[in-house]
Amino acid sequence: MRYDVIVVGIGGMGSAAAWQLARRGRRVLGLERYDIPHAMGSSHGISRIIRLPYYEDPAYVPLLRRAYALWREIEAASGAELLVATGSIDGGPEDGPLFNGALASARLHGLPHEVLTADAVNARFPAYRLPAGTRAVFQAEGGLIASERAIVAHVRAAQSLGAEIHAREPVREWRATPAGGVVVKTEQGRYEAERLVLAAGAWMGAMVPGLARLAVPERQVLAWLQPDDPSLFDHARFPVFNLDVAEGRYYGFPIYEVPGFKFGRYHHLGETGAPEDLRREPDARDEALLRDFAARYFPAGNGPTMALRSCLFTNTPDGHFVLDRLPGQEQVVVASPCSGHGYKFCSVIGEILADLATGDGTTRHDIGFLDLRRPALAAA
Ligand code: PYC
Repeated sequence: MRYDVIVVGIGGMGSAAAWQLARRGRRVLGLERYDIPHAMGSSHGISRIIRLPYYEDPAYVPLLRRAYALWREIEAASGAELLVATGSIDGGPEDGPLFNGALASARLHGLPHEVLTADAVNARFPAYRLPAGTRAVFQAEGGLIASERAIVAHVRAAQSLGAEIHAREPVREWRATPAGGVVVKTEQGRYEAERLVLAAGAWMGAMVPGLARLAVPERQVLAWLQPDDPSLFDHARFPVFNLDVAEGRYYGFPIYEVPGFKFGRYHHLGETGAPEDLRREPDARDEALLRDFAARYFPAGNGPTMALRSCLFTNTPDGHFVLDRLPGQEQVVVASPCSGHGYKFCSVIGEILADLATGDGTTRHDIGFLDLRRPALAAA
């Protein structure tokens, strides 16, 4: 069977890429090792944060603006609620990198924002109890993306344009052909295409062994706890947050679908390894670490457990994404080691992957800082 483009990994990014390619009239095959959607990778757990004043690097802000527009497009095309605005809080010590990074991004890109003290945040959003000395950037366009629902929306939109999507079909091997195409083999078939998009997330190292050291899977755990007063955790009164506190960097959400306050700690217990080797079931130690945070900073949200789930980050050495064509095998495009902060970009990354996998393989988006040959990766 011959296709224009084969997309491996139909999670957040692969599903968006399949839609963008199908929209361009390309004959697309999507191969997913698990179900669509599934709970083994990096896109499950109901929701993901989207926020504009990007503390990680202001270079992401133009991509975020386009991501917002494309989220609204797929939302309109699917009729599903995918992006819920809640506002965002990016807070931490006044001299710390999170607050200052968010502020720098907001200022550089002229984003409407407010700078709030801990008392101002706690008064305006009464579920929060931030410590004295915290400063926060509040930005009204922040919110959440319904992550599994968005995969389904992208897949259905791609299928309606003729894309073929196969779940439960892991890739056994792939190779670039001397003629400039690719061959992909699974248990079920052998497929040929002009181009290959690898959006395999935590399986990137298995797909391209040379990238294994640049794409390290890590176990992450999320808790949903029932609040005493759920109205304080309603999305109208509870912005999504990223917070630097004495115990680490945490993030959280208002109640959405699961009846609990959802939150997690970046790089939870620091457990890394192959996806098959990482334990998936959360335990009492996971819960205790998360509860301690709720008790200190969101005490009204520290009630009975509603859910505990694990998912996977895929970390690069510098914490930035990889979005590039493989050097020497330019017909192969790689994406999705996103170091735990990539989901919000899926809509625009789908567009970029489609750019890289069609025509002359260039994109109008400024992604030079995400390429494979950047010094921070070469040095790692
Ligand atoms: O980018 O806000 C974020 C985020 C939260 C958890 C993982 N990434």
